[in-house]
Amino acid sequence: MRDFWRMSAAGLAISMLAACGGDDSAAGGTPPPPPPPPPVSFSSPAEAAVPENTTGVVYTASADGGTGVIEFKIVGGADADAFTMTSAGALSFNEAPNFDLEQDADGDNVYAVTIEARAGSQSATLALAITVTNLREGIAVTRIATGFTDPVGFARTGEAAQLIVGEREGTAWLIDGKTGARTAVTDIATVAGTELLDIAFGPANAFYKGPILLRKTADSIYLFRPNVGSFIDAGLATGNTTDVTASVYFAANGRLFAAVGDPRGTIAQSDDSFSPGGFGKFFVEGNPYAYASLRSIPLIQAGKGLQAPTALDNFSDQLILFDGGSTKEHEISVFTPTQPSLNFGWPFYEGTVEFQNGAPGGLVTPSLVYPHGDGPREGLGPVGGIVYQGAIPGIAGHFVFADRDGTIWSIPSEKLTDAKLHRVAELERRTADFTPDIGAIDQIVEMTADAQGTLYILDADGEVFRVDPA
Ligand SMILES: [Ca+2]
Ligand SMILES: [Ca+2]
Ligand SMILES: [Ca+2]
Ligand SMILES: [Ca+2]
Repeated sequence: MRDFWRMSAAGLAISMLAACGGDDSAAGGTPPPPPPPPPVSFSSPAEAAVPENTTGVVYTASADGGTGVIEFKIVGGADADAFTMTSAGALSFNEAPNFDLEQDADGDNVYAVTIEARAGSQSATLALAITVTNLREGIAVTRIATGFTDPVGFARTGEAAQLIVGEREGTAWLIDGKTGARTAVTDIATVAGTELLDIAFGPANAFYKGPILLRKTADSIYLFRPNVGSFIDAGLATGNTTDVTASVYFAANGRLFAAVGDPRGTIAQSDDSFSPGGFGKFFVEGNPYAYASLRSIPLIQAGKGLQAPTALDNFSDQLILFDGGSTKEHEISVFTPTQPSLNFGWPFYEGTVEFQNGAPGGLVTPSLVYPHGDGPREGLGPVGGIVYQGAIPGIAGHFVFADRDGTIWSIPSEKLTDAKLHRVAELERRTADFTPDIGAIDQIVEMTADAQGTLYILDADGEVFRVDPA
């Protein structure tokens, strides 16, 4: 019906025009009206692809038809605000696009903008799709080793490019970060009924030099230091260790730190120490000279409220603590370890999401939170990272960290220490930049740096990757 009426109306208009024309001719000498101008149509394509970081023109529109000069402008599209267009048809991003921190409405790095070409009364529109493609930004990732069995953590030893890698069953290896060559640490024996949770290595300026193992049994979590005549150890927690994560770390100044999680959240807020307890706590090395017996490492319980700590790092005199969430948010906190009575908030909060009411005041505010989940801007939990101060321009001065799901994130390091809370919308997802030469980064166990600041990634399937300037 509608088509019928439209055609009828058009037919009627033509008939009337013909009739009028006839009358004018008959009246003598008025020229016929000029033919309508040809319609405007675009001759430039509806899509373009440009590499990230592009400044300047990313697309030049062209069109034919109409009369006079054709002028272009932006008239719509979900990402119209990201662009500027000249009347001559040159389209530019207002800010150089960043593939790793996409700003388009639906987050797929394809920017939608609708442009118009107009000449007099004639116009046409074109829905444009501008795709931003990734640049590696100077990042080269080389697989240097394979074959570690169920690795649980690694750490710098303090010697040049050397790292120590620990395997869950209890063995440890020194690895040359330059060549990937490995040497078994022979004085570390596996112990039935224990599982390695993490490993660290006391550097030359540490009181406790050499390897330190963080072990768990069914009902205890403790540090173990071999190779000192016999051994010394330190209990951290006693109780149900199921699903408990923990981390041990030597800061650059040689001081030892440890953190133990409390996935059930039942005693993370308790002030009880080791027996029973210790879960959900943060520990700092006490003064070893104040103790008569050096068979036990003096550790001071200096913080509480941890759920699933996986890694520690330091940035000048501040510590970075990575605490995974289980359903809502993961959190990364930056703090001065000399602060008394640190409270990281679990189980009152997971990240910034309240879990239980009644939280006390004075909780450590995370520097960074991001959502738990399997979406592109979610993760399974942070597993370490560093403030990168090496030679790769794309990440120089960035805090670079990894998620267990294989995602690598970065954010300018000043945002880590500005005492403000930052969220995932500010994070650059660098996973594509970190594509390795061979192998695949699948499930990251830990990300750390050697004594020279070179970044490494330990993958759950036993691969080790080194990150260099391209
Ligand atoms: Ca980028
Ligand atoms: Ca899009
Ligand atoms: Ca990139
Ligand atoms: Ca892998």
